[in-house]
Amino acid sequence: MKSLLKDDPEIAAMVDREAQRIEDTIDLIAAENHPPRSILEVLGSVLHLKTIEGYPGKRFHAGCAWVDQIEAMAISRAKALFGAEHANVQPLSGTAANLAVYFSVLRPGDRILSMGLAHGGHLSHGHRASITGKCFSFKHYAVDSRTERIDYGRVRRLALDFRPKMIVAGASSYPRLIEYDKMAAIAKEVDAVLLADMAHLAGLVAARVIPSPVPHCDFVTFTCYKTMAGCRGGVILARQPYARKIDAAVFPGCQGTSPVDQIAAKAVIFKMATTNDYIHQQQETVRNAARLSAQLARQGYRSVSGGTDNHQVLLDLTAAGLDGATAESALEAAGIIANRNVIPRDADDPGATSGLRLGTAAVTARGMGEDEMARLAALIGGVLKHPADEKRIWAIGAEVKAFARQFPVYA
Ligand code: DSN
Repeated sequence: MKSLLKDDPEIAAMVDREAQRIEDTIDLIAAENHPPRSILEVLGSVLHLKTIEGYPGKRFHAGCAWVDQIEAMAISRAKALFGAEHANVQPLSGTAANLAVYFSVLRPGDRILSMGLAHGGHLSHGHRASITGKCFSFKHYAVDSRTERIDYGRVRRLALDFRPKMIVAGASSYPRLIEYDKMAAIAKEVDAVLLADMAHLAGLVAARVIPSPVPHCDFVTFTCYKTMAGCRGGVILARQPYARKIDAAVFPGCQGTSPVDQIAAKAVIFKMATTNDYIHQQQETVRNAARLSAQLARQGYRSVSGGTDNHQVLLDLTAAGLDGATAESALEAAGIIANRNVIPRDADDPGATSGLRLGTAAVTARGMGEDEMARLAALIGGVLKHPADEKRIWAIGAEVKAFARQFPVYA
């Protein structure tokens, strides 16, 4: 970064500090990962400069010879990787992808049935604070209060009563598999289209570690920076009859030009996702989540739903007498980075955040396995048992730093 150092030493120093933070801490944010260096290289390339309104071969600006090829490759690789009939690789984010899907086939005010935020859903699934909730009429389904899993009978009854035009199957904090075939049957019965938001799961689906929603859904959205281990930005997969509507809803419907460096990074990770190394990493990510959940259970920390089938562990901290925010900041002070999260029991208590969401994609990317999950659980337990004990947290922090440095990310 010689030029940046010369032009803006303050920002250059912050970039260096962030790089060091990544090496010295342990990232358990379920929505983050440590992508391959090639992703960072393409994101820092001249591709960032090109303005590309429109689609390959149908642009509104000249000079698109190479970037048209890049976008066409990203599209064909996405379709091949996920077995999809159509792909749009331009959405700027997962929320942008979901918004474009809603607007592709619905009119403002139309009814959508989706999972509630506290039960695992996402803001872009119609939360009142999101533009999605302001534009469409959402009803939310919950998880069963005993199993903390989706109750498909209840979803069906809600659908029959609410008569949505679209059903959303997808979550940002749900550690169990979603039975897309059951959601598709419900959608068919009420004549609704089905969207699966697999933002968190895309890498696991690409590696065929968990079942794919693609055969069952009219639309599938995802982001590329979580388990996918690529870059920022979203993707929409769709059945062919919706191809034109989806493309029009993304551009010009919801956004203008799209960053070509990101589109290229998406293409790179779609290629890498077919390699044995990538597939192994995704398998190990799921194993590590199960190991972490089991080790934390031995220390008295309950996972919502009793365990996990994917990369997430959602801890219920109520029995420990802790709230998610206290846990998050105590862990951060010790160099363990995770995020507080609402859990099903918070649904009736506005403002409560009783959970802590952990994800194993990033630690797996840096080579951690079974032994390290046991050690991590012990470190997490050590912090959570004494969140206000600064001396103890400082000592655990020193141990975390040394532990993290044994597994370099980019250093
Ligand atoms: N979707 C948000 C999350 O799950 O944390 C951000 O990616």
